Amino acid sequence: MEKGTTLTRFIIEQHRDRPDLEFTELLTELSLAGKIIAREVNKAGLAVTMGLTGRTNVHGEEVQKLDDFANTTILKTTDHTGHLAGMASEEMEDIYHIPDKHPRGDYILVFDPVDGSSNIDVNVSIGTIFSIYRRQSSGSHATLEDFLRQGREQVCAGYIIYGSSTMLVYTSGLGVHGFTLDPTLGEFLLSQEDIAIPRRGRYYSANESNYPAWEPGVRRYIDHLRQPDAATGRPYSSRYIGSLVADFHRNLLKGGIFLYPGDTKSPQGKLRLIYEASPLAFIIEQAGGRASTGRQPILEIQPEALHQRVPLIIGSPDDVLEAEGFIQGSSVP
Ligand code: AHM
Ligand code: MG
Repeated sequence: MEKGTTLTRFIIEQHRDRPDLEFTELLTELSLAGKIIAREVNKAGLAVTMGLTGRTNVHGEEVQKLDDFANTTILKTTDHTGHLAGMASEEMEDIYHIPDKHPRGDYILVFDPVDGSSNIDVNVSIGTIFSIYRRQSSGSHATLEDFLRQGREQVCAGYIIYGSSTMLVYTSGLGVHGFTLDPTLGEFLLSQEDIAIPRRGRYYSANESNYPAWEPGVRRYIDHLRQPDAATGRPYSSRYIGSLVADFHRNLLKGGIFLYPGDTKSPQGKLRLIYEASPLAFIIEQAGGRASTGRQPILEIQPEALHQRVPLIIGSPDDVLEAEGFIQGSSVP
């Protein structure tokens, strides 16, 4: 489709004649939530939504006011669409049931309202991650089982990145497409259709302060990347923003690998399977990339709990394959 096509038109045309993808209005409302959050983010230090709430969330992390604001904004903009039977968020301990005053539908929505929260107050890119599944239960409310689903069952996943511009990137299994918010129109306009990740990149993204606690295979892989490459004579460059969405977005467009492996203190790493790893894994596979724990594809993990964590290695397919080789012990330099 032509560059500059509005997100709404793009989705309507893509989902036409696809009764399995009948949640157009839900995506439109998510994009509205993205615009509202972007407006708040852009106010930076002026906004009352900056700073801490003084509470900690289910993960024991300090809750920022923007986390709360974004969480409520997404609930409010999507709960009335008639598409949803329930929602779950990184910031809420339990499932959110659709209020009785609204019609309920066949889908469930999961999201991380603000990913990269520690970067909110310092004007570094942050993001929102979301994912949609078709519900399986048939009662009036969604059940926990509706949410504990393998990532392969996702029907849509996406993120909104609040960076030097605001972008929405999504897939509903028909390629990965990027839209840039035109602030003068207040519309997301098509900027990248059918995004394909390069097979190999020149960047790696990992919090290297965890190096001593990583398992030997991960350490050997990072050591390998720091050596000059036979083809270029240069090592890989390190790029770590500390906002998963921002690191992921760069690697998606430029090629590269992001790693948040487990370590001796947290064998399952830090990132959440349902709200972060699975949605991005769906997107990366649609773009020709790869996502795994190092031993198992992310999309094949059966979640056992809503807030389960998972080691995440994601990016260019040849880079992730190579990392898996080191982790599984088949590549020894
Ligand atoms: P958050 O969703 O609470 O912000 O946590 C997730 C973030 C990711 O965006 C980022 O990749 C990671 O945590 C950074 O963690 P660390 O500070 O341990 O490197
Ligand atoms: Mg997050």
